[in-house]
Amino acid sequence: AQLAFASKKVNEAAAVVDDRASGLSKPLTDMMGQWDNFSFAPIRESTVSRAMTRRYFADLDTHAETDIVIVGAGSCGLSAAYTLGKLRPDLRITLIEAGVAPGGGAWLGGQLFSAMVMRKPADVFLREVGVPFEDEGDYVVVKHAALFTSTVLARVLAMDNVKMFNATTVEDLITRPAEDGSQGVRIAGVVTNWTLVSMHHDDQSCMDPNTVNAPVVISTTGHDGPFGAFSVKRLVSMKQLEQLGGMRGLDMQLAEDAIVKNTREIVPGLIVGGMELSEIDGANRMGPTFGAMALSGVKAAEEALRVFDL
Ligand code: AHZ
Repeated sequence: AQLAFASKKVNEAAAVVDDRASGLSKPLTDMMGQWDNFSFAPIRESTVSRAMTRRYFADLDTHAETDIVIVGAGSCGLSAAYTLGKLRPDLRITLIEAGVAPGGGAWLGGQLFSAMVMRKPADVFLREVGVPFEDEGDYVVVKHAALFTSTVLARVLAMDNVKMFNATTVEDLITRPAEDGSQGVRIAGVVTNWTLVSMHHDDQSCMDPNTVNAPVVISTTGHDGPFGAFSVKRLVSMKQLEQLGGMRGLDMQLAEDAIVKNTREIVPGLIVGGMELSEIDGANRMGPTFGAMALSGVKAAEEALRVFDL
């Protein structure tokens, strides 16, 4: 009798949840209050392993030749991936992110604060992607930076033509001799390794990397830091850039316009966007305002399609 009473209570509680959560689909609410008889469908462990590894290695195979590689899945790289993936479902896009967690510096708005500020007209990108915001006149505010990042990320990951390899570091650039016969090179893809392997090059014997061929690479690895400004630092060490300008102090007014306007092809085959660009140009940083990152991603996508006539 007690059990019947308890079960009636559970069913009543489920009914309340059902009523309140009218947005939940019927099968989900049907499940509620039925946990005593609940069981998952059977599975063998090897089936789980094969379900993951088969897909991962098929993706590695498919993306070994890709149309566009984007290095870094911060706010700029994700915006570039979204724009390219949406405009050109026919192109194969490979997004490579060193961190286990993509998103770069865009999980918080600034310091440890939650809200993300974007100056207009970057609200156009938020509307496009479907991120809600408060309109404050010249600028808009997303209630949590993570809402922006998770929404763009979800849109990108759902696209059939985009594959993200996270926990994977771009360790080098693939080069070819310049077509004009000069000392220059064109970039023809990237050299990769799992990030945990990259971190152990000093204490393990040589662990050779993997490669991805692509006619276009967009680098958005952020400003200088342990992982930042990767491609432009490599361009200096391979003598394709004389030196870096070095990111300058904070000036929101100057920095945001400059980063968007100057997002461009730096050497043949390599477009640089986001804060990585400030290291080449000696541009100011903007700190906690993210409109330039979103629109630099849009410009990088446009440049990729224009420069390479894709
Ligand atoms: O993990 C890095 C981050 O997610 C990733 N990354 C860096 N080097 C990589 C490599 N291979 C693969 N070699 C790599 N991935 O690139 C992402 C960069 O994201 P970010 O948020 O640092 O850069 P962003 O240019 O998209 O946005 C910068 C936002 C600003 S502005 C600013 C300031 O003015 O102070 N600070 C930040 C964080």
